[in-house]
Amino acid sequence: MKVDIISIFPDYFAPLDLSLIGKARTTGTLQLAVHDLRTWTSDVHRTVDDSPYGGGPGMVMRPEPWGQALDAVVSDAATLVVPSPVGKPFTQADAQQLAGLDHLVFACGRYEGIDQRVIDDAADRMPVREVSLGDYVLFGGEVAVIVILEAVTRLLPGVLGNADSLTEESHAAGLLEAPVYTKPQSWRDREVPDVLRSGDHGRIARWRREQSLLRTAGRRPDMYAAYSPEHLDKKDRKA
Ligand code: 6GU
Repeated sequence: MKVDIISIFPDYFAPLDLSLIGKARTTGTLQLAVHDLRTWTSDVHRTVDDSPYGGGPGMVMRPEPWGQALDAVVSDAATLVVPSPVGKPFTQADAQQLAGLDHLVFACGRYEGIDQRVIDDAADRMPVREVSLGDYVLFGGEVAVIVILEAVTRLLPGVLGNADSLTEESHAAGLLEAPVYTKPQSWRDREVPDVLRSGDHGRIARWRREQSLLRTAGRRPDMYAAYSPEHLDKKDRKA
């Protein structure tokens, strides 16, 4: 997968050299380039923002640098992703959809956002997704891009050693995962649940399923309510 990131703070993306994203870049699974938006300014001050039409606080990113940047970076296969607090909530399903695409271009807005015409102009030429990480406001899209890229990269073929962790994990199944334990068996007088050391795989699966349902009901009533009761009955009879 090819990924281009456009930002006025390219240094924000230094961590993308590390860990499994770094490895995906080294192996070529992820072809990542970070671009400084100011490359596409033409004034001596390399201006990217101006005051909003209609008044109000803060600054808005001017359309010209963005237009030139996108013209330079997009391909016929590109999907533009714009992180924004006014975007649609980003979910695991979105991560799966993005992981199936060949070319993602991320546009990182700062200040009060990017002139709307940039998004409208891009949408005439390519798929555009404005996505939000949640109901809070960040300084800009940079950290959001790292989050989205991490969610997407781990779904690319060959990135995770164990493909099972993708099917078992929280959100993939519409439920939160059960708690996990490792050695030692006893730690600060706290014991690993006996069932997990029983060797009875049927019992373990039933216990995990029950914990999963309890956790989801307690912590994410929204997810629990959306979980199909039909799906729930069938799977639970099987377990
Ligand atoms: Cl994706 N961007 C910004 N700037 N703020 C956010 C966000 C994204 N998601 C939640 N808040």
